[in-house]
Amino acid sequence: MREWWRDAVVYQIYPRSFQDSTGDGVGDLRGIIKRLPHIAELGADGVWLSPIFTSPQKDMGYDVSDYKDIDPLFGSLADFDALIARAHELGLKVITDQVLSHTSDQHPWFRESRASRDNPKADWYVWADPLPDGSPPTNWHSHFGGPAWEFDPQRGQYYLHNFLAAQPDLNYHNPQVVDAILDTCKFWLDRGLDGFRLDTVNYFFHDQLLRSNPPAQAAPQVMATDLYGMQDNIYNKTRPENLGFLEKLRTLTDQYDDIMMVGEVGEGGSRAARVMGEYTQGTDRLHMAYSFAMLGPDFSAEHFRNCIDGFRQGAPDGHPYWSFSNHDVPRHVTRWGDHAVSEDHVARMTCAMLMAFEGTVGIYQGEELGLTESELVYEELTDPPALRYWPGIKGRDGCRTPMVWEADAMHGGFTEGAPWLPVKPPQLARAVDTQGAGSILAFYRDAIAFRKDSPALTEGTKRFLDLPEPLLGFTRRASDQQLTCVFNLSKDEKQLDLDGVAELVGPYHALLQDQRLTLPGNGFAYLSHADALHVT
Ligand code: TEU
Repeated sequence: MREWWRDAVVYQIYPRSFQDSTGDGVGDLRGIIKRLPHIAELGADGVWLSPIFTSPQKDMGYDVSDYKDIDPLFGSLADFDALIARAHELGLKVITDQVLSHTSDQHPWFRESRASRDNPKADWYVWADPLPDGSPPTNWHSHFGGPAWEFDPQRGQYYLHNFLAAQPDLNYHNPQVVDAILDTCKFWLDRGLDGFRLDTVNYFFHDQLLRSNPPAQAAPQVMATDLYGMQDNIYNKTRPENLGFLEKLRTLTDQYDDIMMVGEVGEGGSRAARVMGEYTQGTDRLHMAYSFAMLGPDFSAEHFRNCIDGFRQGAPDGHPYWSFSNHDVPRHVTRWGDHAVSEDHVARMTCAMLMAFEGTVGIYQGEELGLTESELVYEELTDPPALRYWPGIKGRDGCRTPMVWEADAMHGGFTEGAPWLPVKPPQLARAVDTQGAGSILAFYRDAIAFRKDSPALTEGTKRFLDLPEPLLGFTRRASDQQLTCVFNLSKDEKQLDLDGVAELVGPYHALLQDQRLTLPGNGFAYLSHADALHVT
């Protein structure tokens, strides 16, 4: 039987911002349970929950201090069990975000590790002596700015942190760490969880020789205030030893039924495709992976083609996970706004495009409403990199503002208290209860339903059409269905001629007359029986 995740639509919930049930202004598991029918009605197959584990919330839960418990902010283990049960009742799978590369500095493992150089956990994190002049052991940078090393006066040594200093990096070269981490994963699988989203999956190992990174070969892709992109980050991440660990994880998950693991590969450019390939090739590593390739500003047909082809070359039988938005990047309707006739136009077209992609696809809460990036002022920010580098870095709060359920309710029905991030009028105007027939939400439901009913889209092969910018086109072919999918990535109208007789099927924003297809700005079409298309 075909595994559930192969052509799934996964809905990412950012629990802090989904639904508050207690009035403390932060979303929680009881709130999620209440709103699960929204996701089931949308037609999604499963949910990915951003971190819900015990955490000081320095990086909004991506700093875990107890891997085996739920943060009281979000609820309890009993709430978690209830959530799984309700999701399963509704036919939804549940995967959680496992942040395994680093812990919080408040995790008991780290507290013990930092206490001395010879305690039982002394080597559970990456500790190293200062260089003779007192400087850090390597030139590695943290993603969130500054060196990746923090000096600890008690041990008289530096420890590695690829993100905040409050997120010390675990030492995966220590087999005890590997066992402890596998044990935490087993804990959740035993509770009936359906899989994991693996945070920073290529950061687990570091170079044991502590070699400094060489300068970047290509122009830095990252923000100006961040020196991270100035280096070729080859020694602090994507180490070869990681493959062995992924195999151990897979051995564990294979002991359960129907588990899926999707890895977040923190790489850009051609390296992203190669690593996604390596990590998902065959059947003994991850089930799928995503990179930031489609989560950036690039919105050309060539770019999408390169992402997809690059992955396929790296992993002939690997499996990708594609999404356009998540909790780390500006919402795509805003991010790609320069190419949009309107926000609604780009929301519909990108939805139609995503639903036609081969592999698993992910949507991020609020995307189904066409939510735009929220404009926040400095005083409203909470994201550490933004607080540190504003206005050079605006941070990730703008895509993390609360879900909007009811336009007339206080804070969009998200909370009865003071929300941790504000709900602003442009978002409120797109509340779920305003989205009836003809809305973006209705469109997402239709497009997801069309994908599910179309074997060509779920399991068909894919072949790109040779179309010029700004047109992206491909055919998807299953044994009893063939669809030609075309998307106009610009604001300008485009026309194409068809060789044979075709028919518009599913959702479209196009005009088909005789053998001529007109795609208005941000237009799109799925055609049946179209053998060839020519641009006129
Ligand atoms: O993100 C990882 C991350 O920020 C990098 O992979 C980076 O964005 C990428 O390489 C850019 O090319 C994850 C979480 O999604 C994020 O919310 C956390 O803050 C971070 O890990 C630390 O746990």
